[in-house]
Amino acid sequence: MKDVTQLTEGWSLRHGDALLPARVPGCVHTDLLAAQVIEDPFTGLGEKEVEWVGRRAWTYVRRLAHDSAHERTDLVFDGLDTAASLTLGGRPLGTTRNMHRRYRFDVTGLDGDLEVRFASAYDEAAAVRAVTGERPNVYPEPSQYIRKMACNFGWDWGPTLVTAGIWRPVRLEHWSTARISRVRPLVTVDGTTGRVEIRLDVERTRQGQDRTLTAEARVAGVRAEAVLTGDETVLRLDLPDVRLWWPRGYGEQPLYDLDITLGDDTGPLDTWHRRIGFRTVELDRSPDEHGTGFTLVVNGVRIFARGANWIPDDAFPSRVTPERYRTRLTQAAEANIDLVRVWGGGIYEDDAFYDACDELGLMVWQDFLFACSAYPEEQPLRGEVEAEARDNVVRLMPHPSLVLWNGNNENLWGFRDWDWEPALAGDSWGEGYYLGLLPRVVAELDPTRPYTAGSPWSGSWDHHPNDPAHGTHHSWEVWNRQDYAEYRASVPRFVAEFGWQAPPALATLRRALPGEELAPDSPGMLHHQKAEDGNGKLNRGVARHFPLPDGDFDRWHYLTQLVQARAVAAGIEHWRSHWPVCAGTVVWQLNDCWPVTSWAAIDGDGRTKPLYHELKRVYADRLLTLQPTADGLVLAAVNQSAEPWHTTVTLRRLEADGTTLLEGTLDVAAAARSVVRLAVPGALTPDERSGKEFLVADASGSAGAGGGEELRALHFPVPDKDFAHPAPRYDVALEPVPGQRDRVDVVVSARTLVRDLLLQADRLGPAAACDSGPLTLLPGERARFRVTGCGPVDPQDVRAALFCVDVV
Ligand code: BMA
Repeated sequence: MKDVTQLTEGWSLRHGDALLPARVPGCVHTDLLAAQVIEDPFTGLGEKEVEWVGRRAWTYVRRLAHDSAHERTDLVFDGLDTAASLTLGGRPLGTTRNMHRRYRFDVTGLDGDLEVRFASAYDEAAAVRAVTGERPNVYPEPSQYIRKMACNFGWDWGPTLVTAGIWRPVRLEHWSTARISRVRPLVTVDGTTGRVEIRLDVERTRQGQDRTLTAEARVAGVRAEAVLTGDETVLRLDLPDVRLWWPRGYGEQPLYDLDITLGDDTGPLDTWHRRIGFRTVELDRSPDEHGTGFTLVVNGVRIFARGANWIPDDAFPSRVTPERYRTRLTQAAEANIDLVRVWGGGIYEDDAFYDACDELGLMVWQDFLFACSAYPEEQPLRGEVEAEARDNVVRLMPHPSLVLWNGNNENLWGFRDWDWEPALAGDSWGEGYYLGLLPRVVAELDPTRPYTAGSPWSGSWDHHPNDPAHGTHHSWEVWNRQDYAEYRASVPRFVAEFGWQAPPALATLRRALPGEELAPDSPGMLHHQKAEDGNGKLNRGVARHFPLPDGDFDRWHYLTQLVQARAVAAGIEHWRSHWPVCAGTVVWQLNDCWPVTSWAAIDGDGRTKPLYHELKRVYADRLLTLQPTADGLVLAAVNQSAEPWHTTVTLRRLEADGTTLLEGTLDVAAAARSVVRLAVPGALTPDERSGKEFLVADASGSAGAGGGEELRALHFPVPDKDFAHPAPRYDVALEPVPGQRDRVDVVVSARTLVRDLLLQADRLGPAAACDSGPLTLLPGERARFRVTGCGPVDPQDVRAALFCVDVV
């Protein structure tokens, strides 16, 4: 039987004449940090101080003594970052130049000092560029010449920290006769029968060449067997009455153990195990009267995808543990997100990521790793791209959560719109990957899954790649140049990216910028803001609605976070109300990789921004929203649940002081997974010239499963700065929860209209969190904020942690 030794311990990093203790998996930066050679590049301006690290070559060493009775010993790396040459006992083992591949070296009979020498990624990229020639890139860095996480070279939310190291596990595998070298389970459903077709490849030792091998596969008590005289076989299993895997909100996520054993007449030689799930997935790209659709269909059910874009959760991805993946993805699920897009400037994530998605029912859209630049298609890159695609398609295809492969991020768009064409002058730029190589690899290895060539992509060159009427669309004009109300100007078929920036939580800023007197343009704040004119866009976004606070950092922080939440909510409410023409929104972005002002809903320390709580509301199965349109105000009831939704909506046209001008009702009957749009009667529509009228819509007592929830929609026809807000007044009461020292309920009673009242829990303690985002209260209404992780709190501190719109 194969025998595996993990090589986690015993590594050193050579630094000058010193040998520093090294962590594997890890990277140079984290080793230098642990040895106190550098300071934390995530704090202050520290990133600048460590620029030299990425410019140098680095060597990892370890003594390798092994003694095995087996015929073969392989040294297996799950990830090397990136350009390395390896020697063992002074003998060359080989070279690598791709962070995204696994590598295996035959080290049978060898031992001594194992050395892994990494060249600077800059030197490797320069050497490749000398062969392929220059290509355009959105960023002034050479990410397109090296198969390495692109955002490692810096992004508009990420630091430039160019790593090197053994970033994923490494081990010795001792084996005799034969081992399982590749398993491709093709999992489908036919009626009520689950079908698994397993394509199995083996590798034999020299001694094992002529041996007869047996392979056995088992799922839930069903077995299949095959005899191998060559190096490959197919095993087929049928499971009657199989339980289907569903995205969250549509059903359960049953997972089945798939076990494979390879053996010969001496007994088992090797085993393989994964959990699989039974579901079908299609991507409906049919033309219709609106253009070309882009709708995911799982188990025959058409889905509006409630998505978020995922970036590497740490600028040093080797630090992301399975527990951290689980925490972050659970946060996503709790925000009613049902799809995460693994963005192409990052990595193919660890299996722990996809395991968590399988269990949580989060659909995964996986980009191939190309982002925002033109990529040469010549050697040595072409071979690397193919090898990497094959490796990762096979690694990830057992996961039922994986529903879509995507060729690249923004490169088809970039070619068309970003002046690449003249600069390229006929050179290759990656099109051959996205429209040729990658779809071929997917069709060959993983034919049960859909592939799309890019995001955005209209489906062909007949339409502009970012045409909202065809396929996927990235909506960036609004954040870059307009008010968030402009999201309502179009109904794309699928919004794969759109977003709005905001700074992280205050506690995150205080930790990342120790000693800094915080101001929007203080040195650390500016350093931790990487977007082009980021603060300008933030400020203009605020100024369209509020007087821009001058010299009041706390108010600026509150308002920028509030506008972020409102902006993204405005987009999602509008686009969801146009289902099924629009079939998904993937907000940019769920998470961060360090403490930074960015589009993220969850900041670099894992704290949630108000946007996170708004996502929970606007991505809930049922959403009530008031939509201003050219034909007047529309009440839209979005019902993504499996049950019909019948409710009576009370509409109240109110004045700022709480006076009711007119009240009326609308009956809503929304079938399962559908949207109803109803015109708001003219008499109930607030007069925008008054500057003090607004509309409240309350749905109550919803019939059917999950019914009973009270949902509210609000519509203020003028920007806050033009609205006759009363001076906000409210009472605050603290209700300790008996027996729970670390929790307090903050009950706020409004005496006036109180708009977007937010409790910034992290002001009560770095570990404190609140269950709610901004809430608007009418005079006389009460709200309860649940705070956990806070310890005993002082009522004064709670008051100081409460913010609301205050533009009298
Ligand atoms: C999108 C992404 C990223 C970028 C984001 C914000 O285009 O694909 O490249 O971080 O915009 O600018």
